Amino acid sequence: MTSRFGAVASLVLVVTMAAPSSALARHDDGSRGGAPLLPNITTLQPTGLRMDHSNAGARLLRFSNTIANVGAGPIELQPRKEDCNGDGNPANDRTAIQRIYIDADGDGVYRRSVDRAADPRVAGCFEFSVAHGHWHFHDFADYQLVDLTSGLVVASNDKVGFCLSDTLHPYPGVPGSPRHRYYRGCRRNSVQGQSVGFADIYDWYVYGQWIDVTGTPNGDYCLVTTADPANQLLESDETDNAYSQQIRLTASGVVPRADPC
Ligand SMILES: [Ca+2]
Ligand SMILES: [Ca+2]
Ligand SMILES: [Ca+2]
Ligand SMILES: [Ca+2]
Repeated sequence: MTSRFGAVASLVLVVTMAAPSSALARHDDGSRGGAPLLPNITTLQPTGLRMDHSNAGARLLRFSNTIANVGAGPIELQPRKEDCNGDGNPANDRTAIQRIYIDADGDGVYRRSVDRAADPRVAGCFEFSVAHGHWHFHDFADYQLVDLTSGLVVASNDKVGFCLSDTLHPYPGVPGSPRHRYYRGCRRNSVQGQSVGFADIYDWYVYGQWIDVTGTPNGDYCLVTTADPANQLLESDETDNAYSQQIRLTASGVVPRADPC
């Protein structure tokens, strides 16, 4: 005879045994299971530091910024046609869908021909950049100048947009890094991204590659360059996205310093 408590115990057992299969969500190809191959975004040391002056008289600290993917899977962003920023105009933006690839063969390494299923998630917005003449993923980086003594941000350039693409290949030894560039489009309907081991550089001469330091006193500061500052993108390590570089602003320009911030 089954007691009341025995029946409850059986029910719990059934629920417990049923949980694993029902907990496996379907991927975009209908398959289930497999571990996610997450990207890992990191910022490399800024280069090409220099001081510039705009026609309007602003003092601009310029530099080249490089963002790399050292994770197990690519950063991949797919545009979806809709009014992402809610301004009523569906033509000036796209929703950016991050695709997290699944390790179908369980080897921990991403191979495009094998690991085809993905989990899509809404990550942010693409917007057309009039200054650059192409489409950007909004808010992919920010640049801050920090006072060494107080730790306060004295000047910044927030919400810097990027067209994510395979520009440089600084880490070809990362497992799964392809030999050739894959992501290279910056059009309205381009799938943007960074392959494993690849990086994207925005050079110092590109419009917007600066911090406006008009009125900032000369002296020593920490230049902090951060990728994915609003954490729009899912990745394997959220703690290594910033690079800190001590610099000195002088009457004649800017000098990188060897001392840590
Ligand atoms: Ca990271
Ligand atoms: Ca819009
Ligand atoms: Ca694999
Ligand atoms: Ca992130």
